[in-house]
Parts: sequence; structure tokens; C-alpha cells
Amino acid sequence: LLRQLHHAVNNGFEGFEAYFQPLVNAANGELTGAETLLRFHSPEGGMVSPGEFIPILEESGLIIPVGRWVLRQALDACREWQKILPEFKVNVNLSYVQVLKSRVLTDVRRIVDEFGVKPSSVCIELTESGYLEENERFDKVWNGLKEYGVLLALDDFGTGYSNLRCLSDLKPAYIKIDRSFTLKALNREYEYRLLNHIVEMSHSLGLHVCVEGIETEGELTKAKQTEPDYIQGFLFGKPCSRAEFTQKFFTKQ
Ligand code: G
Ligand code: G
Ligand code: MN
Ligand code: NA
Repeated sequence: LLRQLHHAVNNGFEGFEAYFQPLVNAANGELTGAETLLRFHSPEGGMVSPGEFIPILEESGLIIPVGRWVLRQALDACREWQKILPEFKVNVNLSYVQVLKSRVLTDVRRIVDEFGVKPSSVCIELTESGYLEENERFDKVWNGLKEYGVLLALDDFGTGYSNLRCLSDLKPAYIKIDRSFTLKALNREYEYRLLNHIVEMSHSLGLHVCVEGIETEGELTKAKQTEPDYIQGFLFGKPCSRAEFTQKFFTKQ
């Protein structure tokens, strides 16, 4: 797989594809943006899942050029979709390897400027993994991105162990409640109360909340009662190709 990934990077990123999953306004279900999610079509046929190839990209450092490529794909799509929906936002995941081992601040500024998309239309998703040990470098990049004007989201909230510290030190614009926590909250009274408090606390701090992993109407109804800002989940759409996304959300049926 490492060899295939190397080959792909050296051949114009052939085999990589940016997929997009809708983000909707929790109150009215309207489309507000999309999260960009990378896919790899193996030359042997079949799609390899990010859980398999992202760690290999990270270990090999290939995540750095691939990350730049993903950002370009995201901005190119965002620019197109903003012609129809000017407030559309695009989310892009950043690996801590990109933060620690590359000039990601320079790259993000250059690429966003290159596409002429407003920095505030771009949301960078970061997990807190990697933050604990190298938080000085992390803070520098994070603050630089914030100053430039892109929005920052703390991803996978509810799975890590340094969430409080991240909230107080990083002051993100968004937190994204991980699906594993969403599921607990929708099925257990204690975690449901906790979710309600997390949303309330976030709002009192001026942060927005996205609840991830909503698959059914029943889950949606219960999640909405906690009054989050955004919902992401298979109910509104699975990650799909750019063409499918355009067809589904930007073409009159
Ligand atoms: O789309 P899927 O749920 O299979 O993605 C699994 C995980 O892979 C995501 O939660 C995310 O952390 C990671 N991932 C997907 N696309 C990207 C990407 O472009 N960059 C980075 N760094 N991680 C990604
Ligand atoms: O870690 P991160 O939040 O970046 O990754 C998002 C991942 O969650 C994507 O791989 C996406 O496929 C997955 N995902 C998003 N919504 C749902 C959902 O409703 N159900 C399931 N099972 N997975 C989801
Ligand atoms: Mn994410
Ligand atoms: Na997540």
C-alpha cells in the first residue's frame, strides 16, 4: 500500500479522490457546508478506507503533499458551490503531522488566497492527538490560522483525554461531537444530560457545536432537542464524490 500511495503522489495524485459529506443547520436542516474526506482507489481495484491509508501517509510524510492536494480539491469545489450558495463552508481535516512537520500555516494561506475563497469560508478540523506533547508548535500554528481568519474545529470531541485543556488553550470556533459519543448520548440518560451541558457550555463560551453520526429520524429528533448548531450524518448524506454532491444538493430535481 505504501508503494501504491507513493506511486499515486508521483503521478499527479492519481487514485486519490476528495469526497464530501453535507453539514446541515440543525434548526432547519438546510445545507451549510461539507466536510472533505479523502479516498484512495487502489490500482488493484476497490477503495481503501482512510483508517488504513491515513496512518501510512502520516508515517511516511506523504500526508504533507496529499494534504495540500486535498485542500486544493476542497477549495475548488467550495468556489463552485459558493456561486449558488455564497455562505457555503468547506471543512478540511488536518493531521497533526502536517502541523508539526510542515509549513502548514504558509501552505493554507497561500492555497486559500490562490482560490480567492474567503478564509472564513474554510474550517480546519484538528483532533487533539499530538497536542499534548508538542503544544507550543501547535499553538503557534493554530493561532496563526486563527489570525488569518480560517475557522477552527476541534474534531472527535468526546474521544480524547485533553478536551478541557484544548478548549481553554485553543478556543476553537467549533467542536465536533464524535459519533461514538453521540451514540452513547442518544442511548443513555447520563450521557444525554452531559451532551446537553456540553452544548450549553459551548454556547456560553461562544462556540458552535456540530453533532456527528446522525443516521435516523429518531436520532435527529433527540439530537435536535439538545439544540446544537450543526448536524452531520448519513441521514443527510454519506460522503460522496464532488459530482454526486453537486447533483444531490445543487441541481434542481
Ligand atoms: O470518511 P471516513 O469516516 O472513513 O474517514 C475516517 C477518518 O479519516 C476521518 O475521521 C478523518 O480523521 C480521516 N480523514 C479523512 N480524510 C482526511 C484528510 O483529508 N486528511 C486527514 N488528515 N484525515 C482525513
Ligand atoms: O473523524 P472525522 O469526524 O473527521 O470523520 C468523519 C467520519 O465519520 C467519516 O469517515 C464519515 O464517513 C463518518 N460518518 C459521518 N457520519 C456518519 C454516520 O452517520 N454514521 C457513520 N457510521 N459514520 C459516519
Ligand atoms: Mn473530521
Ligand atoms: Na469526528
